[in-house]
Amino acid sequence: MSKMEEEKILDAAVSLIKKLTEKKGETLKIVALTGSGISKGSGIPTFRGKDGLWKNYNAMELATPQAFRRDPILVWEWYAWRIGIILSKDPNPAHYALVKLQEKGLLEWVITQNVDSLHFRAGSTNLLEVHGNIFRTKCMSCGQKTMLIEAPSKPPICDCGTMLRPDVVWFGETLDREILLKVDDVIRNNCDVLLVIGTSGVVYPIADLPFLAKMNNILVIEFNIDETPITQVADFSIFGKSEETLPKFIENII
Ligand code: BV8
Repeated sequence: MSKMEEEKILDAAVSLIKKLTEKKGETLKIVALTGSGISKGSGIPTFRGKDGLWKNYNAMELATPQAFRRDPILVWEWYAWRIGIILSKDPNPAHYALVKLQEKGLLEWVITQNVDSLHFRAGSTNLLEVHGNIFRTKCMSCGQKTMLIEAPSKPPICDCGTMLRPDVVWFGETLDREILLKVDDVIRNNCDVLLVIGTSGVVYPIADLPFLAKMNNILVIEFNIDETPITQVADFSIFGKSEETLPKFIENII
């Protein structure tokens, strides 16, 4: 797609947002749904991209309760590697653009699949981390949750003596019920526009959200470098690096 065509789509999305705002006579309620593509601009590998590989393991092999039972030291090594990368990186213009939209009172919630804390570090509030947070650990015996400030050199142990696990949602594990209910309420009752940023849209149940949004007559605008299953339901798909396209889009609607 040529730059010209991309500009046209971005302009069309901006003018529709303005039309809908006039029609509604009050500010639109915008919600953002983000995936690892929004952190790519910060230098953090995506989950599925070829850069997501570690020691030739793909993420899906390690982010499971079975993998942790089988080899907790290997799994902790992998999380320590990711924590080390994340601590050496900073939020990028896409993260800050969402903070700006929130400061203008237009962005209600940020629903993120990312466990990297970059939205939090950029200053986002009303943040729903649906897959957990890589800096938090939980004890499978006493349930205690603690925060990590650095990459652990060996598996951290709870005060109760049990090995801690990362407080993230692994494949095959259900998401936190409270968070899922909140996400559902936000989409059904608090959203006019859903910005879907840097996600491949293949991990359920969150991959259902853009479709649920369309069923609730919500305007869906996708930001990605590539087409995804979401492209077919999105009202607009703005192709390009979100660290470039999102700030431009948000500059035009505030
Ligand atoms: C569950 C935490 C009940 C851990 C993560 C229905 C159908 C099929 C399968 C299932 C189903 N229901 C449940 C499943 C099983 C599974 C699932 O969805 N499997 C898929 C893969 C087939 N779901 C689960 O297990 C969920 N639990 O459903 O429990 C249950 C259980 C069993 C069976 C039935 C029901 C739990 C899922 C949560 C897993 N945990 N993370 C950790 O991080 O270590 S998910 C993990 O992967 C990330 O958190 C993230 O959410 C996801 C990756 O997705 P993306 O963020 O989208 O990243 P990806 O790399 O894929 O894509 C990057 C995108 O960015 C690309 O599109 C790329 O083009 C784009 N991009 C790149 N650069 C840029 C860019 N875009 C813009 N700008 C750029 N610069």
